[in-house]
Amino acid sequence: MNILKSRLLPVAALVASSGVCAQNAEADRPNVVLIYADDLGFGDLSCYGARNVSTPNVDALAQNGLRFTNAHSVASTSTPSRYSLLTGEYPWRKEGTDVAAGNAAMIISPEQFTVADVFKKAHYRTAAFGKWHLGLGAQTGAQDWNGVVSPALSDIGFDYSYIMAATADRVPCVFIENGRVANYDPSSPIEVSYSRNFPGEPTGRENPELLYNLKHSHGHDMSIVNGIGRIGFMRGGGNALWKDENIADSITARAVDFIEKSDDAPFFIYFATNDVHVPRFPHERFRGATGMGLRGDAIAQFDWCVGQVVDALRRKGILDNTVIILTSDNGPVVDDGYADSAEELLNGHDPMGGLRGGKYSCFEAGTRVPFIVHWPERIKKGAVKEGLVSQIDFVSAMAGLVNVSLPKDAAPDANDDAKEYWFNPDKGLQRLYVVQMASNHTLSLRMDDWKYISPSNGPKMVPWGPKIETGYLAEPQLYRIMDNKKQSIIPDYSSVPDDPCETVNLADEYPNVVERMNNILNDIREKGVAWED
Ligand code: NG6
Ligand code: CA
Repeated sequence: MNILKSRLLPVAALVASSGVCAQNAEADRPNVVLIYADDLGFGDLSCYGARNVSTPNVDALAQNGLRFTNAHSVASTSTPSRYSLLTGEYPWRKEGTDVAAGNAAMIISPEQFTVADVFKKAHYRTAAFGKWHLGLGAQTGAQDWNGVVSPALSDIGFDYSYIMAATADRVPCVFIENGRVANYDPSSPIEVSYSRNFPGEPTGRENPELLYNLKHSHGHDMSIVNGIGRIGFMRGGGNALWKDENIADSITARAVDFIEKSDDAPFFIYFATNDVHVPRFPHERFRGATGMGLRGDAIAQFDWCVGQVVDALRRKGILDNTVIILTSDNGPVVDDGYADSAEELLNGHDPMGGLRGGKYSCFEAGTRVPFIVHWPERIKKGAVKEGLVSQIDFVSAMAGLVNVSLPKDAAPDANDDAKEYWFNPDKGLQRLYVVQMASNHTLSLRMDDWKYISPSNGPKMVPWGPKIETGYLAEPQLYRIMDNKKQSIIPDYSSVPDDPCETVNLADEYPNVVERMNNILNDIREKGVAWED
């Protein structure tokens, strides 16, 4: 493990003032709710400057908590980000962590120590709701969707789970509750394949007339469920099949129920929304909420879910001693495969919040995401923090929060002192660096006032449809992104202007910075850190 993992920030980096309240015994066992949005961009919330959409429930969390402006998911797609968040291990250290099919085997093995295990060790009750996308069962393609799917979330620390196996655009389109299909319909057994269709079943490609809810713009032309084409083939499901317009309601109702019934032990909730991933198909009561069509309305629906969870905590009298962390698994995409008019209806809204790139990309919008921590008992109102933060530290931050020591080898890439910069705005600590992984596994390094993107072969634009710059280039890239720190480990060139939008590649001008950052990145990649200044 590296010695120098975080550092003091100058006071100026704390934009607003903040304070830490007196501790009490109960506050040592706060409830924790992680609200994990899907594809929600740095610019998609009104507290991050969004236009044309208002997110009052999220904004209230920011106004009464701590809002980060330099927080990152580990990767610019879902499965690798989620893997790292739950285990504290970088995704490139484990095979099979790329975007998973709906019939992928469980990616996290039961032997691994997860964030849910942290909470079990502290005698919490644990639950997961919504998007999973980390595989289920022992063998890819061999799950028994008509019986018990095992291993499942109970094998990695969750007492209760009500999840979608993968994403809403991938089959099987059913919820799985504690390893069994919820609302299972014995009259309509479920079969799933990612290689061939089932005889006689319609597909989006061959039967576009059956796509009565949404048509695809690219991909998503295999099985049709609820008038929407999907990735992969399935047959059966009957009454168990979800209706996309009810997904947010279903997961929210279960999470609220879990909160309401939580009388004795403290709890950890992993609340992973489908919003605002495709297919965006919010409930009709959100239709027209924003004038931005389905994507904007899905943001409004997300905000409503947040409000429901907060209200349930408040009704129960436990809001003040609940830590709510709200963030996203990767950056935004506008057209991600369905003809939902998201692009045409933006009307000046910028999901990327002014950053370059987006989902799948090496550029900042790929992984820089909203990140809000709300904990009235300890964190006073309205602080904004610029320091670097990464979801790779979730396991260690939680272990620190609830005073659990991690077993040797657990969360190998997480920083031990993350708790200090996630929950303690006055302490002035931040992460020393952040590593970002793009969808082709290109790694980038944010450190000091620089961003380095390692050379890689790949197309300039995402090739299958979304209009997003990948950031891939055969040459090294070096951009100036100031982060207002006092000291510098890599050479400092204070006169170089800030370039937060990564427009001018300075690699040729500052070869020694490139070399230093490349060496540091290689150390992190190969040795699991281990360099000292
Ligand atoms: C892509 C899908 C996209 C989305 C993404 C994963 C097509 C054409 N595109 O392959 O719609 O599902 O995978 O998104 O199939 S993620 O947020 O779960 O990583
Ligand atoms: Ca995602």
